[in-house]
Amino acid sequence: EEVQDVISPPLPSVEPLHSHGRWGDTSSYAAKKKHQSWFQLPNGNWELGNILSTSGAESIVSLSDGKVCSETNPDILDGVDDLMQLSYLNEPSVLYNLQYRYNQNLIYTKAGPVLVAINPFKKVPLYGNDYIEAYRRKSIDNPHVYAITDTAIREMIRDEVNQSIIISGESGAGKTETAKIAMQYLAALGGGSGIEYEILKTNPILEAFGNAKTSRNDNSSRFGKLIEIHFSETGKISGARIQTFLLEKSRVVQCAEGERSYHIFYQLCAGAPRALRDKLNLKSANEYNYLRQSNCFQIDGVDDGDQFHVVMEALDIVHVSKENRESVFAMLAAVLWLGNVSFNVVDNENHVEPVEDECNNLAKAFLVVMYPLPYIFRKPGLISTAKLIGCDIVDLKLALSTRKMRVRNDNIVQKLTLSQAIDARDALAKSIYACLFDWLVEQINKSLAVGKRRTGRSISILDIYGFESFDRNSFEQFCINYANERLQQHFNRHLFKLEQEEYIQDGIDWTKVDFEDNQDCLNLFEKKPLGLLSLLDEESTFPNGTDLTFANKLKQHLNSNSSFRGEKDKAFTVGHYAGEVTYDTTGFLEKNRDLLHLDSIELLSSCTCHLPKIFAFNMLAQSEKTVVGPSHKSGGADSQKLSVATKFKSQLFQLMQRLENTTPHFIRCIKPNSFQSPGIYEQGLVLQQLRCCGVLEVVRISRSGFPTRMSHQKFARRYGFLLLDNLASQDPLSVSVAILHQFDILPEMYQVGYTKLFFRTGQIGVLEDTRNRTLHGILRVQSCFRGHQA
Ligand code: AOV
Ligand code: MG
Repeated sequence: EEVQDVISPPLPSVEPLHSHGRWGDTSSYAAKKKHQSWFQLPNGNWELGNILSTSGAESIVSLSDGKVCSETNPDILDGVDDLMQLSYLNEPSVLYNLQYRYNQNLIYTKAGPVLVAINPFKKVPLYGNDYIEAYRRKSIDNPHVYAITDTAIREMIRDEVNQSIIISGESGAGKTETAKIAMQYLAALGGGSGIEYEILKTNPILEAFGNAKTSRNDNSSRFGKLIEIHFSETGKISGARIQTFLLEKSRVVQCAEGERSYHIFYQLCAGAPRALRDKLNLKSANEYNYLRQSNCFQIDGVDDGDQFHVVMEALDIVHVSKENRESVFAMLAAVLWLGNVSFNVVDNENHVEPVEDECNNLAKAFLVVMYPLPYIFRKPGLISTAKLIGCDIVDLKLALSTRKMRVRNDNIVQKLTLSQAIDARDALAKSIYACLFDWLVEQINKSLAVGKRRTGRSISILDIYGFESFDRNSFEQFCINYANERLQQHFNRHLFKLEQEEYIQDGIDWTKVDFEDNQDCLNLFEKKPLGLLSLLDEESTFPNGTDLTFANKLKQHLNSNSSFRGEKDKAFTVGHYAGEVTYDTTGFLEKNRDLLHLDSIELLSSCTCHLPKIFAFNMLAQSEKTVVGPSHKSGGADSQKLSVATKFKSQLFQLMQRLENTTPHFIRCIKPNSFQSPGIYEQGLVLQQLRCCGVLEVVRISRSGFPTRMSHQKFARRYGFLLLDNLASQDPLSVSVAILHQFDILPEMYQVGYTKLFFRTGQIGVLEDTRNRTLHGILRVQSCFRGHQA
């Protein structure tokens, strides 16, 4: 009689919600009445819910705490490998399906065209040559990074269109590892020339110089990376090019308790051989202020000394010459020693001079002999720095403690206060490191350079920092989240376009698919002249602009934008697609201006070391462009340099343009827990990411479209026997239409295409239920019948 109930009129198919991803405990059917059903809550408790309303096969159910749930899936859909197969695409269904798979080490699941990857935080037996071979031969079809990479290769060759693999997800979700797995597959399939080996070796180098331990990830990338891998006509890798985005350079001089600066510093201190140590006057990491301040030197399970040798070997493989390598290490040591430069206040206006640490007079020499202890711990910062960068110690002292200014036609020298001097020192250290990083990437690019005969075929892998929301969010998060907003738009547009194309091909009315985008939020950032970026740049050029005047200006001009909210003090909130983030404007102007004193620039270009070379392509290019920064000169815009935000925005635009010309493949990485531990699946955390990184957005887009598709033949075969009238002899289209009528499926719930039927979410569920029950009924009857016979 259950079957009868469901057939006419269609009754809700409400199933218990299981917290462990298992569906269809049949005992619960006993409790099932017409208007009630048992639900298992996420905390494991069972509760009887009241069915409030039913539309088609979807039901809205209220629980005792006032919460309202929607329908769940039939049990045939246990742990499906594509979330699109869930006929009810609601949050718990997606959540439990992923968990069900995760518990079996099935960390990859498709969400339609998107690959969802859940970080296992342990070795999973899914990689290596055997797997690569199996995916290449297509003898496995489980969702995998290999599978998506394989599709990219095939489409590149078939369509002669460049491809991109776009990896996103929050910090620690597994983006960088996923990018490496994709690169391995490309190297295995496109290898042969040897260049693939070099490409793989760029990973340890970039990670050493651009990754650091943060509170969320022991190996957190602090820069964005796009690696474009080129292929020849025969499908072999012919070269590659790496582009990096906005390295977090503040980390060089400052990082939070328990975090570390860039890995390479610790690797150098721990692993440099004797001769190099002597040459650089290298000490252990805990003797350097920049490394000591956060009170964290080790990473569990990582030997920095060993890692140093891995990096050395990798640098060799990508043809960074011995001479260049030594320069790199000298620059690193210079940065470390610079951090040990301290200042003495020399007058009552708080002006300072750097402490010179060598014993430069007799009195000191005497003191050293008499009281050696304080001198044993002396940090010869100034002298070591000057020696390493190859400049006169007097010039270095001046650059760190004075500022040359031009007032009318006179040059005047202004002494710096303690905090100004510290800023000047840190700015110098940050600049050296950031330029070194860019320069190194260029060296690698030279080595990987694509031959002259470009085929125009490439696969790009994008591994960019994910959306970040901390207790305190600063300029770095502002830029990172803006980048993610742009990427999200790319994601939405593309998936929406794909949907439309399929509808058009099958001749159905696609205008019924509504679609919301994040254009409002992007406008908030990009609109001229009244957008966040323009206002930031404008304020950065005002000599009297401060973080507070900036914050006030935002409140004055942007309050009408629905994605913006002014907060008290210097803060403001942006409604991102992934949630609200409140930014504290402290330091925004300074970080956006990113000025290096002229004195420091002059110093760097006069050094006898490698620095002038390193700076040549970086600094000079900048100083010729336009600026943001309190212009000390009369109106001359050409003496100014681009603001960080403007540069970042134009980099992003270029990136988007490049991506627009590729066929994208999306991978969304999910972090299952915040302990970086295997086996723990925190539902709340996963759900929040599913919402943020747009997996549920895909699901939502699909919900507003017609995500379930079935050919007329398949539909007729599967459900035809449920028809009351015998129409078996008819063509599949007529059978299908008859089924739709018999089950009173509302016209707005489906579309009939040339080859397929398209259904709204949940529509197939009711048919599937009926089919199952009918089949069970038939089986029961048959077994009864057999029983009688026996
Ligand atoms: P992220 O790139 O997404 O964070 P990672 O790729 O660095 O995250 O992953 C963090 C850690 O998770 C790695 O160091 C591994 O220990 C582990 N992990 C990730 N994926 C796998 C996998 N497939 N198999 C085994 N372990 C894995 V950030 O760059 O912080 O946004 O900025
Ligand atoms: Mg990373």
